[in-house]
Amino acid sequence: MAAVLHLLLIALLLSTVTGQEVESSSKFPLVISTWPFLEAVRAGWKAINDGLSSIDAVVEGCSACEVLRCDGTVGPGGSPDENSETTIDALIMNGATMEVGAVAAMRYVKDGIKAARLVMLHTEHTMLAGDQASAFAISMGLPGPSNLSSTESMEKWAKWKENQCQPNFRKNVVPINSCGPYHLRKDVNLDQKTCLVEDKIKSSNVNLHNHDTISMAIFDKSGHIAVGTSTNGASFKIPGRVGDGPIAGSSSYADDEVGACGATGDGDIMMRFLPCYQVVESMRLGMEPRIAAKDAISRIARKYPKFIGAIFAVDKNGVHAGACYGWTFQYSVRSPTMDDVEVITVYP
Ligand code: SD4
Repeated sequence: MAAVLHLLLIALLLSTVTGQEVESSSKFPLVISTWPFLEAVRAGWKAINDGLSSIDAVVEGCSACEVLRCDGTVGPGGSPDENSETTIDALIMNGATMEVGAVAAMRYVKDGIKAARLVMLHTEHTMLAGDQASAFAISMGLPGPSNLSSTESMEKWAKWKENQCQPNFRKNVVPINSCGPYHLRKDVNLDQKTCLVEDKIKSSNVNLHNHDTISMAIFDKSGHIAVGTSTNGASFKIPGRVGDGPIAGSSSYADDEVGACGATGDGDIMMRFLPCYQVVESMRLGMEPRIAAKDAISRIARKYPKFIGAIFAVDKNGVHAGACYGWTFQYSVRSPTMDDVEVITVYP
């Protein structure tokens, strides 16, 4: 009797183990990206199946979007600033080690995500910014200095100039209806409350056509996660502006123990809330991805009812969900049970 029980126990254990293996091999690898950036997801999927690490697969995926200039807002050639220049924000994060590399307002170098990986792998820092980020990236072998403007970005900027530099990101300055130089408005009480009220009632300067970012999460076959973000930010931003793209916990975040998150939207507002950090920490405390994503977005919307933004959340078991506010959001997924990338639509 004891021997039979022993055999049964072994059989049970074996089936559990086998069951887990089958389950895990069917859910991973997994690639998730903001928006219908199909080619980026396919590139990430190919890389992870070719045996690259999740970090390198994220670089392959985001680089594909940079080369394709996805929606004009990733890579070079988009989002001209007030001076017509395109600059790049990017971040990469290793969910196994919590290492992060980022570049902010990088000029003259097209390869945002590769520059972010160089910061992570070849410095003790987390983020480099501006001209010095460009100099570092070039010194470490990336092509440059390159002109990041395109015909489209220059035309867009010319039209904006013709339209008296409207809309723009200035506030509490004069002139309000034309181009600068800008000066402080003397009659305005610049205390914190005044600023906040003005922020809340002002419609977002960003919309579906001038504000898309790739944020991507990739799980390798063993469930190790990397995330990355790459964007050229917001059109007509004030030179020097850094968005949420290079901010860990804002544009993306990952912890192998919990899961991952990627964000897109009005980075000037979103970075004040670290929504992806919020999502991962909420999931750590037991919230399912759908609720965690909704909760992170609602925290922002309660304070900034005019903001637009979206996130995807994915837990360590590969269960994913999205949430959005102010626009309809789509995110893309590729898993072993799919024949190709699937696009999921999320309504506000
Ligand atoms: C930014 N969050 O720089 C980025 C842009 C973006 O969807 O996400 N667009 O504000």
